[in-house]
Amino acid sequence: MGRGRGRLRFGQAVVRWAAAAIVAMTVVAPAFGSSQTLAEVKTRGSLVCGVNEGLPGFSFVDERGVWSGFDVDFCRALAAAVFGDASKVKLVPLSADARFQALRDGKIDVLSRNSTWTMGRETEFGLTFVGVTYYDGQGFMVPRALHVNSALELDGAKVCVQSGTTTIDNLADFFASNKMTLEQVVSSSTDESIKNYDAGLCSVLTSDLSQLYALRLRLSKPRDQVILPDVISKEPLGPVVRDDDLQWINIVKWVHFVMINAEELGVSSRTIDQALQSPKPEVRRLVGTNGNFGEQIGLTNAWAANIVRSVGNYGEVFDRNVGEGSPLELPRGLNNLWNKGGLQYAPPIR
Ligand SMILES: N[C@@H](CCC(=O)N[C@@H](CS)C(=O)NCC(=O)O)C(=O)O
Repeated sequence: MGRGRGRLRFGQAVVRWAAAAIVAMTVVAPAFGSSQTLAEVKTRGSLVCGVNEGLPGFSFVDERGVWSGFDVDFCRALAAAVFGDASKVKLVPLSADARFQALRDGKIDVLSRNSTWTMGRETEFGLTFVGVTYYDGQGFMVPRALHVNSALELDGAKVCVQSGTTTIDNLADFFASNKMTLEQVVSSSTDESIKNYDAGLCSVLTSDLSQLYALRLRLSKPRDQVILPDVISKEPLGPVVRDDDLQWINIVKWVHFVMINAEELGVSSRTIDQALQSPKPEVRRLVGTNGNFGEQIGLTNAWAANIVRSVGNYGEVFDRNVGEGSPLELPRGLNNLWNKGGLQYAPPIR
């Protein structure tokens, strides 16, 4: 009887253990299948990506309504990873002031809009920057005719700057710490900043350096402007997501890492078919002919090959939008790969 009860108890214990194990498995297993954002994106059939309203090279729409740019291509790469189709993306132009609230409110799935990674933006807004797609810094543009050589000669200047940016805070810090005064001419959009500068309402325009090169192209006399050599801040720019969806954070993060690793391994949109035949272990893990990395993150194993085939590796995206192959002609500089003197470095896929 006692033994019988004991067996029964043991049996019950086994049943309970099995039930607990199933519960635990259902809690643990969907770590790679439970992303609310991924599920919503898939159901909707397109990714909703927040971008800049108009910054040549980064995010720009032409007369035919076709968007292009470095930040836009990141949205397309993410769509290629999720759907195998880079065109399944809806781009939402956002001002500097509106961008983080739009992400918090769930109006966009990801923000890819020349946004600087700062501590406050993560801690105050409940957001996460997944990496640095572009290492930038803040600079100044002035009319050539003023013969200014350094930002330290700008005491008393009228400076055009945009609200809702790190730019406006750095500007105040720089002038205060160099005991200089300034008059701010604040706008809430690029169009307004350009108009103000073109109309002579200010004699200095300040923003991230990459943006100064982009904005210069939109001025009436680009050749009459000089960009000063001073770099007054660190502006690590990258994609941003809400901090409550780890799987989605990982997907967006690894899309960036795939693009860097592809460049490092010499896998490009032109060589992707050869890469699919490659015997090299690192290339095989990247393109999905070895391992299960795509499925483990909740996508397909062709996710990375799809990114590279349709959008390209990091170097291709940089060159055609903002680098040597573009009107901006920005040098790779800090954005070169780590083994070529730059800071772009991605953890391995293994
Ligand atoms: N990287 C800085 C500045 C970003 C920024 O929004 N810069 C302005 C100045 S060029 C801009 O892109 N404006 C375009 C717009 O609001 O559409 C930040 O994250 O705060």
